[in-house]
Amino acid sequence: MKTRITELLGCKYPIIQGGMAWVSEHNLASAVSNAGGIGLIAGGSAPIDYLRDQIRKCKEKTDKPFGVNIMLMSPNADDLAQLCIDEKVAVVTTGAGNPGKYIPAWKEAGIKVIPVIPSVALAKRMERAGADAVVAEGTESGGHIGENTTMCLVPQVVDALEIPVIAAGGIADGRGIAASFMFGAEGVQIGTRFLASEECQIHQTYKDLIIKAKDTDSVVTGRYTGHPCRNVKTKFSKKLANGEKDGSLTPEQFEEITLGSLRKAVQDGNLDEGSFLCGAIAGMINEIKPCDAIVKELMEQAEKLLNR
Ligand code: TUI
Repeated sequence: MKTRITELLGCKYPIIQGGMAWVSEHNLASAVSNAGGIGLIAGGSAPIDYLRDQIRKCKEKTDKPFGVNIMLMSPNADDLAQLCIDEKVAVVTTGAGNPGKYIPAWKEAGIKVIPVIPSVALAKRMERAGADAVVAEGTESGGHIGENTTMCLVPQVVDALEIPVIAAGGIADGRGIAASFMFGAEGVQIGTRFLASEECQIHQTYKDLIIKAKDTDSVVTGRYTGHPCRNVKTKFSKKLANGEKDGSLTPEQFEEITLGSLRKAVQDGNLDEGSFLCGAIAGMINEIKPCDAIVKELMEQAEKLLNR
């Protein structure tokens, strides 16, 4: 399936693996790139030496293009942005902010730049700033989210831009890919489906939560802090949601409790203090498979539907 995204990124399939903080490391990213998609390593708020090491290990595991996701709220975003240039990374995606100030230097270095955006206004700003494509991310996504849904956001972003659009949020099978293409997207970004992959290095408890999740098992917490986040419903996320609702947790206390909670989920499987980020589509995911099988299955389903 050729689109402007496969042409731009030099990959077989128009599937990008989401840049998930603490989750998207070189084993997962190289597996997705080797499967014909684009794997991403997430910078999160990791130290620069960690990210450099991850990029170099990924290069050893794949000769296919892969990318780096930069979380712009990270205090060392400037250093991570420069590292992508120094390491000649093929693709950079960004989240949780406006990457405008980095775009000229990335373009100069030949890097393909794909900001993740939650609104048409930001998408237009990114096109004007020189982005090669955007990921239009609906509120169904896991982690830090905007307000608009994938179904409403993607066609509006497609109408507003000349550059290609990648749909994200709530996509975990071929139907989601086919629907995204109907909206005019030319690629998809998929996160939660890859949490339940063999190559994903997260704690088994995290994978079990995804596999067991039902349609109603994701919850958005932290709207009142200005950083709403979608996670699996657990004792901890319910406590956060209740504290937010009944006022027993101030936004400052909320921020304090959740500091470091992503790492506690991913590395320790800590159900009492960890934030297990997931998309609203987790309920559809029932099986752990290798990335290669996931990508093939997704594309086979999508192509069948689109050829109908
Ligand atoms: O970034 C994400 N998802 C994330 S980042 C993350 S780590 C984190 N930890 C603590 C607090 C916040 C995040 C977990 N999940 N998705 C892409 C995304 N970008 N969603 C929303 C946005 C966004 C929001 C505002 C993009 C641009 C933006 O611009 C505001 C501005 O500066 O104009």
